[in-house]
Amino acid sequence: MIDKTSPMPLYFQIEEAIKQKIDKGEWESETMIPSEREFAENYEVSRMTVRQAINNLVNEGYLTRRKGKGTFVSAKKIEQKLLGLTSFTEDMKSRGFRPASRLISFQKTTAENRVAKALEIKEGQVIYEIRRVRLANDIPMAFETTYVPADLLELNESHIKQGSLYSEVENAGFVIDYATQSLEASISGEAESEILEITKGAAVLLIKRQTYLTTGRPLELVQSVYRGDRYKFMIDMKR
Ligand code: 16G
Repeated sequence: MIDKTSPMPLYFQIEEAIKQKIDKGEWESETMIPSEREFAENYEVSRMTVRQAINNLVNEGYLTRRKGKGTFVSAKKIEQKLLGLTSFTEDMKSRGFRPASRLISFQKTTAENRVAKALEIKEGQVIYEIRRVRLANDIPMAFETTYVPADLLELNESHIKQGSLYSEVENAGFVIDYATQSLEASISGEAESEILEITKGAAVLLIKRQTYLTTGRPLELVQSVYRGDRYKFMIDMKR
């Protein structure tokens, strides 16, 4: 499979060979790939060349190194279409994953300036501050901080812990209308890394959402940190 007379560098040819095995499903997610030595023997190239190919694939996210264990095919990313205003619970269910939350904190507090502005309330007004780790099939996907004006509706801690915020809001008779959302690249800090079970400094997606009810009143201000290795957002564009 490796052509030593080709002008394509050997490491590049090895990368392509590995990518093909992954794309064809010959090597599934979480499969441990052969060692550098085995690769070098199979392809009759130096271990340096193999290392270069593997490093590139780790950097591109195809492969993941686990200390003391080996190198594995990375887990497939969850694809989320940026279309329609959906909740985490709905998103995961529609993909066949089991959604869950780990409640980090749930409290009533007063809104600081930034939050008050976004929620169109007065500074110092009472809000709910909810911090949740969102899980799919028990794997942490995102760390979410949500602010909701407390005078809007009564939220029940155990409901939020077990279920969906949007269902709570809709069950209370409100209609969720639209949201504005931004998406930025970032790297995970110490606290997030621990919560999301990723290494400090790993790539994450920072998402900020402001959601409005049909009455025009802001329902929530949300800041979410999504794992960059598990999440991918898709947009369809038409011209
Ligand atoms: C999503 C929303 C978040 C919303 C939550 C409700 C993004 C980036 N954020 O995580 O704004 O509060 O869903 O989920 O999509 P729930 O109804 O399952 O609690």
